[in-house]
Amino acid sequence: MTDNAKLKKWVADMAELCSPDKVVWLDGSEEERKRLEAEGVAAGELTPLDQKKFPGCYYHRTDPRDVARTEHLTFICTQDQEDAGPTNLWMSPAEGYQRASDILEGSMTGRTMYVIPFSMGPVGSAFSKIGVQLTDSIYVCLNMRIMTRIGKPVLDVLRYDGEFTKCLHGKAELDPERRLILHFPEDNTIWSVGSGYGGNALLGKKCLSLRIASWQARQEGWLAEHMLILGIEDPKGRVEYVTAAFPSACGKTNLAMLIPPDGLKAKGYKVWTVGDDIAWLRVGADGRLWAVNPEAGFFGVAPGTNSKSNPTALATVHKNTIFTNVLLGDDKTVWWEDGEGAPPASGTDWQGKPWKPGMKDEAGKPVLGAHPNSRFTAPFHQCPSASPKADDPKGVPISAIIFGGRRARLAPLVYQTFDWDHGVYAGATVASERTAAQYGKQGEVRRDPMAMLPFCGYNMGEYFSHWIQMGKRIPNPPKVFHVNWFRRDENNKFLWPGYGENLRVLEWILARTRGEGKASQTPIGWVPTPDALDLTGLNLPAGTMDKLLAVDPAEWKAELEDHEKFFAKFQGNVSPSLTRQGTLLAERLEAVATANR
Ligand code: OXD
Ligand code: MN
Repeated sequence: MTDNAKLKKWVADMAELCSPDKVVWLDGSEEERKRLEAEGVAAGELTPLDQKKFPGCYYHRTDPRDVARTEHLTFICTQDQEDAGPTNLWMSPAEGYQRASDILEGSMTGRTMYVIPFSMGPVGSAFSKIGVQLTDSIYVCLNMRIMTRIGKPVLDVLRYDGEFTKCLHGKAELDPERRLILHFPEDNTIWSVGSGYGGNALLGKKCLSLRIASWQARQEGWLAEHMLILGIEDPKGRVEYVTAAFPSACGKTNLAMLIPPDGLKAKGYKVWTVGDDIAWLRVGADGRLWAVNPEAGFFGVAPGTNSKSNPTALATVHKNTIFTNVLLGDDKTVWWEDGEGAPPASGTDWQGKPWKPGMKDEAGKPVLGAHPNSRFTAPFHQCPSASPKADDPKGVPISAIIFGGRRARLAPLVYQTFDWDHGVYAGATVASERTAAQYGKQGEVRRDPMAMLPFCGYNMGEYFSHWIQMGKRIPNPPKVFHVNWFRRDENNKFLWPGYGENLRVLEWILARTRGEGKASQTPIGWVPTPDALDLTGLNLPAGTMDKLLAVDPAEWKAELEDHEKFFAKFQGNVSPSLTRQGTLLAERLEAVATANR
């Protein structure tokens, strides 16, 4: 399959460590897919769904103790602990290799080790990176086929001397006590053992495309970000692209697949999906920032996906999709909470237990059919709004970067930052708030800079500096915005309807990037005037826009103190440009307070 001596030696070394019965190289062919599916079914790893209703679809259930990313077992292994920074767990490379080897040793006996050459990004694009994943999981092989570009064409690009990320994955016993997700950025290596869950086991995704890639991006002068990429085609047929970073549970996939609301339909907007989770951004020859989605599929959260929140996703997952930890109906259909249509009369829940609609546990609480983090893995090109540019090796030019979080109060629906450094400050201080109804202690804020807290592969203080430096390298940078779809009124009701209606905000954002769009200057940035957004057909109660757009200097002063506390964690390793942005914000808030006195 390959003349790459380094690759051949590494595969042989890893096979010696894990002792599989055989080693099988994947070529990415259709014939191979069918063979793997049949093997997965025979081994009990996959259940075929009703092939009339869900052609090419399969069901998989992970161990009930293995249903989410395990951040407390995820480490950055660098020689110097300082390089991992205060927001990552650290282990020395020697200890990491030793501890993982102890678990991996002989763990593939009786199993097959599959070799998956994969490309993150279009094969051969200057943006792209090659990885090779070794795994003893057929489920992982089939997911990697969907989420990345795999097989022979990748080896052709790698040739005899190409560089690749060495990704070793072993299920071992799937024991949470013997699980480690280790990143060795200095060796361009990832070792994951003891988990079969996507975020821990599909090593091209979070591990390579964010943690390792962010490290490489700093060295090579680009950005690897936890961002969706979206194209908005306006009535004149002009398509402009934006990226957006939100912490989890803020609707990234929904925004990436947005359908224009009725009131704006007459204008003829169309939204094109380029990516829903990860963006790699480089400066183009034209001096703009260009973005590529390194992935080739969607690994989306199923619960909450319905015809209101995301009809496009529903249309994407009807064929060739792998469903993980949702409810499996006895009729071989799938269902999830807050989804579409009635549940099947009976089925098996995510824990493998018999399930019927309306079941309650001993405490009288409904028994969930699907785990809240259950997933669908679906090919990108099945998405009705898939952008024709998604495979373009040079990517798409970015007009706006949008940061956002879930804030019941404080942050207005949208604001535009004054310049790049101010935009970096808004990104670095992103936070999402827990609400009484959903997340326990109301008002509790978790800072999640650029939505990268669990994914930045190096010291986040350095990461902020890298963002500041990037601004100097982009002659024509995108404008930077902050949005908050989740502001609530005095009765704790959401003020903004969200979902497709968010296009109204995107329309204003794009107008601002062209120097249009009405706005008032506030201490935190440019905020739309209450009449600036096109609200045709929305019928919001009187005064709602004022509440959505209000900026309260007193609340922001308290927020600023919290920013300072957060930055203090980095012990002086925060760029002076960023600290200066805090000072400028304090001064602007003070000026308003003085004027109002
Ligand atoms: C994801 C995540 O799975 O952000 O995309 O956790
Ligand atoms: Mn994500």
